[in-house]
Amino acid sequence: MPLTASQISDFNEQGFLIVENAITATQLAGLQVDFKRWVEESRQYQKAYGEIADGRARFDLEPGHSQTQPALRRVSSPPEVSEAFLAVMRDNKALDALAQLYGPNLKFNNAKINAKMPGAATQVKYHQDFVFEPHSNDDLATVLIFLDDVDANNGPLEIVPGSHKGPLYEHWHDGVFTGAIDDKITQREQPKAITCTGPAGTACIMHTRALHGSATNFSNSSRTVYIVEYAAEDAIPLIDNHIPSGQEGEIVRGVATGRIRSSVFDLATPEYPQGTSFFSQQVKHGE
Ligand SMILES: O=C(O)CCC(=O)C(=O)O
Repeated sequence: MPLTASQISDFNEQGFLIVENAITATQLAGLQVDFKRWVEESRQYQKAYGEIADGRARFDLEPGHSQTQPALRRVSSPPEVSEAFLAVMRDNKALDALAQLYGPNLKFNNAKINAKMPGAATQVKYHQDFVFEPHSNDDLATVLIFLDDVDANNGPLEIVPGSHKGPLYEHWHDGVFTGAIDDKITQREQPKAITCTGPAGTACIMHTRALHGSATNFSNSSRTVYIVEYAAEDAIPLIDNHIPSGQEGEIVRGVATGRIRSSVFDLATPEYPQGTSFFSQQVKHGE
């Protein structure tokens, strides 16, 4: 179903949009089966393993992960290793919605899974995605597709409405790229945030400049989200993709125009991550 005028205006004003039933029940089951298999496999490893295009590990483990209590927290570029994740990246209702918001021409930028197992300490500090992946313009969006039911207690995404229209904040502090905004700004902005919750199969489309983070999972249920980033086809990357893959730049809606569109902004070049995921960059903050 096409978006209504009010949904389009909500996205433009708030910087995010919830899409119910963004994938079919069959697609959802396919994602869940593959993710469950990866969790089972992770039991045999003590440290991050697998490899993505730049040589970093594909599968990242939470500190405290063990054979009996597996805590797989990140899978980078899952479409490279799963037909189910590849098919959903190429076709889902959130992508249709995005074609209306930014379209008609869209390309794939990168993908990952963030998982918070019950009891996992992982939290995501407040940040803006665009500073990790500046493009010639900011028609980029992060789509989070829920593999589990997400509620207020299992570490839902928190977004500050309207923040995509505000400044791009500094993510370097005392010479360290922390991948997070200053604590004082978080304290000021976090109380305004809304949480994105819903049953498995829901998706949240978030503008790349929106300020967001997420808390620890305080519940007994896991919170697994498949995060796919898309860009307008004429948004050209200014630096290397921090989650490179064989699908990078693939046209997922419309056509390749070969054009470059630019907008004006000013930001510090981010640091390319050394570790498996940006969680390790964020951990440096405050140490
Ligand atoms: O997993 C989450 O809750 C947030 C993910 C996120 O902020 C990101 O990947 O940019």
